[in-house]
Amino acid sequence: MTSPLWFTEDFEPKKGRRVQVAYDAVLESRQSSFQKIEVFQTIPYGKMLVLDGVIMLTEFDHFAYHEMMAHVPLNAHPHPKRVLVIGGGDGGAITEILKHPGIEEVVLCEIDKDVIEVCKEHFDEFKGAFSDKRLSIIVEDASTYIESISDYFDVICVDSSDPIGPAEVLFQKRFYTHLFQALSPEGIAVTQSESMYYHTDLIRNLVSQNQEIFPVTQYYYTVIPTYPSGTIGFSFCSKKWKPFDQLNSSRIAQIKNHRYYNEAIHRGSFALPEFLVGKGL
Ligand code: SPD
Repeated sequence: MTSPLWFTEDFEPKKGRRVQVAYDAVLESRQSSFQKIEVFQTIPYGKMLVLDGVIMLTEFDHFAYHEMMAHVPLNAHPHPKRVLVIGGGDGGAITEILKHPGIEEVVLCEIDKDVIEVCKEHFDEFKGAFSDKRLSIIVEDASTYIESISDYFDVICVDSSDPIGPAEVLFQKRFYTHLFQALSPEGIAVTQSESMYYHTDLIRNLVSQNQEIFPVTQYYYTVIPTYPSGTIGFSFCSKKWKPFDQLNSSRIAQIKNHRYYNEAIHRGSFALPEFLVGKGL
């Protein structure tokens, strides 16, 4: 092998933390109105989507993220029918959600139409979801869209990038208040909530902020080698149901070929290490 090219995500240069992945081709590189969008053909992880220098997904391990973002809230809800995905223009989350036979409507609200366009072209695994009749796509800033919705969605998945740049507003209290308003009476929202190793303070703030809005607020996590620290978590924000109240083994078994999610993982992902519990989580 000739010496590879290296992609570097310099996520905390002052702390000496970076992620590097070897690649042999850049399949796409464009500047949209919101961000730089790149797709790499990597050597170890297949294709990799990068937004503004931050790894969003790789073909190798994206399932650990998208399955946990979709199946945890859907199986925690007794009868989800209407789902909103905020961000997630790559199509990974909607692909998992649309596997549930009871789902009648999925709305994808993505601010950047170029992300959708690029991912449809490069990620075959997600293509089918974009032509599902239950899906509608809204290209708009989700923080504006959500203000006009009340009491409608059973599940909302906020599949955002990190809280710097276009996604910053999706971590603020005002946005969570609108999530609450947009959910139906038994509704559940889950939001991308960063790494328990590297963003402990952000997570603690999110949880305490959300406790003022939602009756049930918990943090859960997944394990994903290509994200900084190898883990990423989600805020589980619910109007009524706790994460295991509605778990039903036969409903879970209806969906075949999960690669990460199963009932034991659903339960276990809410068990937090002592360094978080000790911080009041
Ligand atoms: N630090 C990276 C966090 C990225 C989370 N969103 C990924 C989008 C995949 N659909």
